[in-house]
Amino acid sequence: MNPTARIFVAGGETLAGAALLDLLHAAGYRNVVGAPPNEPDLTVAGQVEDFFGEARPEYVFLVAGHSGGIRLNRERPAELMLNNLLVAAHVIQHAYNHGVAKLLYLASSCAYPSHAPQPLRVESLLTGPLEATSAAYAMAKLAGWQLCEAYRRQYGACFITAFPTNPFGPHDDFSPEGAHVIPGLMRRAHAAKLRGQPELTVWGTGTPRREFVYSRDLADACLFVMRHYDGPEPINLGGSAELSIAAVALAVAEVVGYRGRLRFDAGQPDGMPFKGLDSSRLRELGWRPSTDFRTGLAETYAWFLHHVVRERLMTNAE
Ligand code: GFB
Repeated sequence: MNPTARIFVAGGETLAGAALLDLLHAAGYRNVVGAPPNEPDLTVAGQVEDFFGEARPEYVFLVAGHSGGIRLNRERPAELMLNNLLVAAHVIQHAYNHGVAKLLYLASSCAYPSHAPQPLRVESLLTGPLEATSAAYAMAKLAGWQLCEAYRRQYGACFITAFPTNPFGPHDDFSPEGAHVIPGLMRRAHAAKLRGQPELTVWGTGTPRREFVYSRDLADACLFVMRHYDGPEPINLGGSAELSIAAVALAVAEVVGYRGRLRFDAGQPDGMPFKGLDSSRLRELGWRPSTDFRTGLAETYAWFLHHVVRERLMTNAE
């Protein structure tokens, strides 16, 4: 992928997309097309077709599609599934129709069967039932993967799929209804600290385990895979930390400076008991995450204070 290559990051406003645009810029790629605010509405076929006809990208990172934490998945499965199906279908179809050389599709670790052997190996995909809380979204991600496979088999397209572990970082969704565990807890711990609340509620029992990847590392892994991997099998993109939700809550409270007690609300769903990826394929290729978990949390909190809290204060001041 030479520095003048025309590159499209579909989903430039997402957590992974924003990190990828920053990385491509820092890596000297000067021909990135369709970056926000010029990204077409990927759910509208005509807009996607026109965009590919005009911009003619050579490489596509397909990281688009609405996503959210366990609450959003339970409350809005139809919206999440439809959005992800439309986005994947339109981008993959028009990427092929307009001669894209290589496309990387970013799926999600919730697409693994909920009780597959750990750590999760790509061979386990489609071998068992999905986690109920995110089955609709997961099915859309599995469909996107299979569509890439189908274009590879029927047309020889170099469309590859990567399954990332739970990402976090700047540009994440910190909203109460959409946030994943780290931004969700970070927002509530910050509010609890300001209010001097004696305890912070953590959803679920705190026992599930998750593997996390910092968004900058995820972007780096995506660029690495685009450059160095074009195998027919999907590839896992693991992170630097795997820990219990109770340990995540303690680490977030420490970074935020919240000193109260943690209360676990077992009335809230735990989701998959364990979600850790086998990333030996990526390691063998020579990639490793470079950001430790605590540094990632601290940078995410700094971004939250600057981009969410400060902006909210300025809006309220107006
Ligand atoms: O991050 P999260 O929403 O996603 O939840 P999943 C992880 C764990 O953290 C669950 C607990 O056991 C939650 O109950 N948790 C504790 C919290 N406090 C909170 C909180 O304040 N907010 C949230 N959100 N969780 C998602 C899938 O599953 O993983 C998505 O639903 C996607 O589709 C994403 O795949 C990567 O890891 O459980």
